[in-house]
Amino acid sequence: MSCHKSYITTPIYYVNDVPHIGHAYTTIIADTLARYARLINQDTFFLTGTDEHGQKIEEASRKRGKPTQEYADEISAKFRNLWDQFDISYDRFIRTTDSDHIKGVQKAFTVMYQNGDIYKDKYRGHYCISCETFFPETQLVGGEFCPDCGKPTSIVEEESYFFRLSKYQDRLLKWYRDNPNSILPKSKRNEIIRFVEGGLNDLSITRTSFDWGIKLPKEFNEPKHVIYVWLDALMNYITALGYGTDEANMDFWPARVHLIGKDILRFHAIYWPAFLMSLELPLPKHIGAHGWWTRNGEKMSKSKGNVVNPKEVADAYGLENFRYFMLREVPFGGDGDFSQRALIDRINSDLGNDLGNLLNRLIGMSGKYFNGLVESNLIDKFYQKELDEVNSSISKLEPMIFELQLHKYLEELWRPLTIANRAIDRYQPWSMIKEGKRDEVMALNGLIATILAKVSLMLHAVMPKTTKIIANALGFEINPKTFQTIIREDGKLAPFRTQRREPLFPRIEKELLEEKKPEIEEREVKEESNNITPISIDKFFETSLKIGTVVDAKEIKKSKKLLLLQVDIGEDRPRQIVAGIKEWYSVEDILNRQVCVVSNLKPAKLMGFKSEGMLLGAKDSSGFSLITVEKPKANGTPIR
Ligand code: ME8
Repeated sequence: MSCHKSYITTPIYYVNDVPHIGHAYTTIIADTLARYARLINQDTFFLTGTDEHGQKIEEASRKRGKPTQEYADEISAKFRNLWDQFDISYDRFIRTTDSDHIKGVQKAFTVMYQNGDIYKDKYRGHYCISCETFFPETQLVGGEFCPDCGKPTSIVEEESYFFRLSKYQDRLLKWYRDNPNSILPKSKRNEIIRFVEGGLNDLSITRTSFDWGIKLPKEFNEPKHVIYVWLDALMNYITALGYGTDEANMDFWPARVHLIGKDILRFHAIYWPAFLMSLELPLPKHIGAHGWWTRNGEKMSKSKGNVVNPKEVADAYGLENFRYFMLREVPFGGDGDFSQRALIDRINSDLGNDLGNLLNRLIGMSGKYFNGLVESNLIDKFYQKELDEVNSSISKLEPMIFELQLHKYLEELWRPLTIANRAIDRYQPWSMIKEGKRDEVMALNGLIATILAKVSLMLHAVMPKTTKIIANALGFEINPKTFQTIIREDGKLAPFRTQRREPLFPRIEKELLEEKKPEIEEREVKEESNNITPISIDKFFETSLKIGTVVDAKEIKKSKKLLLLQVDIGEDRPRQIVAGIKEWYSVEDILNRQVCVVSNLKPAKLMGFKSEGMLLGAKDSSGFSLITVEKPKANGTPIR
């Protein structure tokens, strides 16, 4: 291998949400790469962690009524615990609230400033809190909504320090062009090139509108400014190695691969290399952007109650089966759909039939014919062709893993299993044994054992424990040494004896998890976040809202709550609306008031009266208030 150090990272996850299948996916890919790198004896450092600063986190903690640090501690621990339960082999779990990270970011800020890349100016622009990003007006949807997440942006004007991103446009383009594998998959690289060719604006890298962030270094004497959360967050990749503090681990830099989801590619493929250029540090070897997971074809969201909880899935189906499924199911970069059916099919077919069953067949045949003994010394004499085919498949694998072609890797890795299963069907050891061809049968068992050994070594990074069980059944241990001898040097397995054992992948007949309806807790979250669940602008305008004037009002005698109103919304006759406002508004209060009317609701009957619309209002613990207009408006004026 040309590269002896492997530094592998995941994004650091925001602590405004608990971990879900998407986070698990990124982390599992990264864990697989790190385990593979260690198995081939590379000096490996695997980093994950949490991203804890910024307005979004400050708001999330306020919503839950907790001090921000306490809230961040709590959610960060949820990520860390899950990764521990998932046996994620990280070398460091960084938190952006760690003191060495904070020092490192301040140091980077100073160096970039000294290198002439930071200046102070005024900023006015549309800011999306959810994405923690400014967008130019031309990119907004409907003049207001964020082009990435669809949520409303707000106008922010503040004094800000800027990073000279524009200065790096040409160097970035040169880097993408000179390094075809810098951004994977390659289609994503082309997207980035087109974007950068379109021109880069300088980047606002400090904020004064809130407090929850890293302060500028003292020398700047700017107590109001905190460092932009993306500058803070991206720096984690070097501060984790000690940049700006104890630099002992900096020799792991540059990263071999930054694994991320496609949602955050621009930050990683444009800002990050530009920051590194400014810091005069080498650039990462690969930035790998994977696709999006949906559930049964739908986007996952808390409000839909369809978020896949990775812990539940792993508990029900087995952690390693889940790992295999995720990596095998989708081509890297493509979107993937989680369904229990697809997972069950992978377990029963790939793992059960192809892999588990092969081990069982070996145990069965060796037990029956040779009292459990398996020897590999005669393989070349009878099955050289099969062995060559197997070795040719295995030799194709390694480049695939570091180009992140994990689904192809696993597909190719299954070819040796097919070769083994086919050889049994073709040579029919049960007939050979009757013909007295004991050597041939022993050699065939040796071939199967060798294939299983090679496959378990190459599958180890994906399914660490399962493959150790297989190796144990074949009388060897998985470690860098056996990897070297059995994979690289095509060494033979020492003779061993098989024993009967429980099947590794018991067949699963039906779905093990109930498809959940949103539960109370999820419903609460839904209510809380209703105003921030993104919908398209078109969807919003499906509701026809109009200004109207209450031209007549009566009490409905038998009802404590309802008033019967006639509301003029500019049509040829007023609409009759039954409104549940009697507790807060009398007939006199409401008469001649201008109100906001939902005018395209299906008519309903309440206490025997037809109602042809609804008034907008807001209710909290102090009571109910109608929404009215600040200045009089003509009846029928649409509300937008
Ligand atoms: O973006 N499918 O953090 P984040 C696949 N803090 N992957 C998904 C996913 C889905 N449905 N949802 C999330 C941030 N992910 C920043 C990163 S890095 C310097 C700062 C994964 O908590 C995917 O890897 O929003 C995505 O990039 C990441 O979670 C975003 O996590």
